[in-house]
Amino acid sequence: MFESLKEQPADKILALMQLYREDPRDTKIDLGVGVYKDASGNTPIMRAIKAAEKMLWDAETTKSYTGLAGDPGFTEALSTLVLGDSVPRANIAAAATPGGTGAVRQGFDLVLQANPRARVWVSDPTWPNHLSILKHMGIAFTPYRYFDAETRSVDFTHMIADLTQAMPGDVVLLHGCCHNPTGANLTGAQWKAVIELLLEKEAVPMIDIAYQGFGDGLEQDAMGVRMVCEKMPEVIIAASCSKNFGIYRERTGLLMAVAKDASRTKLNQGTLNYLNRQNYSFPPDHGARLVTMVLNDPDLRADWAAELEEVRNSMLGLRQQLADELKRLTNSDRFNFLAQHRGMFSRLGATPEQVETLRRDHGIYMVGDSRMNIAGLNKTTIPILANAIVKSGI
Ligand code: PLP
Ligand code: TYF
Repeated sequence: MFESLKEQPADKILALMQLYREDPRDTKIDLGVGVYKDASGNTPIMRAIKAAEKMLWDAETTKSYTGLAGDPGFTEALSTLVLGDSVPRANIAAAATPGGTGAVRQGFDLVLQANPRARVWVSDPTWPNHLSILKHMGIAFTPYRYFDAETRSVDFTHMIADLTQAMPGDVVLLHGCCHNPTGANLTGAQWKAVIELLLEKEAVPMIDIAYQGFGDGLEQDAMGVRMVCEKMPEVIIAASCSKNFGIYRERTGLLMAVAKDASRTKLNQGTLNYLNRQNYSFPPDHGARLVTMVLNDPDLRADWAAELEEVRNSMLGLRQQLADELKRLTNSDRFNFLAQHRGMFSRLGATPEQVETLRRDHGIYMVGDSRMNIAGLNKTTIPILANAIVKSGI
């Protein structure tokens, strides 16, 4: 049987991690995988998470199964963090998942259950896993234009032009904030226009929010999701705790199905429970429990929010320093987009050859589409990167 297996394409981001590890140069700079790193290049465990872990070690008396949707305290705490009071609790069905990727996967499975013929509209570009999961599940998808390669900002005119072709029941996948891989995000007015269009087209929004708190702040980063939930009859939301709680390997995420009509919640919840059971029964609990403790304990929560602000501001500082350095070197404003982008990533706009030159000649690792993880930089490496960018003719 195994002889008929086919070689599957590798994840380019994860393959780059391996290349970086194998590079013997001690001057190498890792701007690849989307993991937050402090100025010394470490990915720390957040203080509140460490404290919650100690408390949990003392307090936890059983590791018996939770429920199919995970611990209700988690779904309540995280759905409130994401949705605020944009929708009544009675309208939210939610299930814990293994990470945000699990939530995305289960969300697509929910789409299949509801409408096997649905088409999913994806931003061009988007996180490569969106595409590979859709392909794997046999779900049809169509890209909508999103990024203007010239200005390195949202190509809103073309985005709207493309989404005008959405059919009733189609799903439109949106990034809640901190777009991966571009770093370019919708303004409030643009969210409003997208909502109006989707209402008119009777399309269903699915929002992937993996970086709440990494862009403009916890509340501001949820603005788009909340606007959509206030206005649209049905919304699918996939949230990740990997980045904003720094618990990547704990695999903590949440899938939400929000309906304007609360009488639908029971069926939606039953479907989410069913989908968890088909795929893995009970979702992981450890990370979810830590998140719940942090969100529900005022002291832990304040400390977590403060540390998250430090993380966010450090990335904003790095963005500004890099933009300033490039302005100085090029005598132009053409890299100002780096300071305007939000989140961990910016798409630099280099060709694959230029990305290769940066790696070969300068030991600078970024994804082939020229996506850089801003958190991989520090005061010392910013001038090195800026010089290499100019030398490579970008
Ligand atoms: N969605 C996007 C856009 C991402 O960038 C990521 C990665 O961080 C995820 C979802 C899910 O990540 P995880 O499965 O680690 O929670
Ligand atoms: O885009 C990134 O770098 C993060 C981390 O298969 C990631 O979202 C990358 C690849 C992958 C899972 C997570």
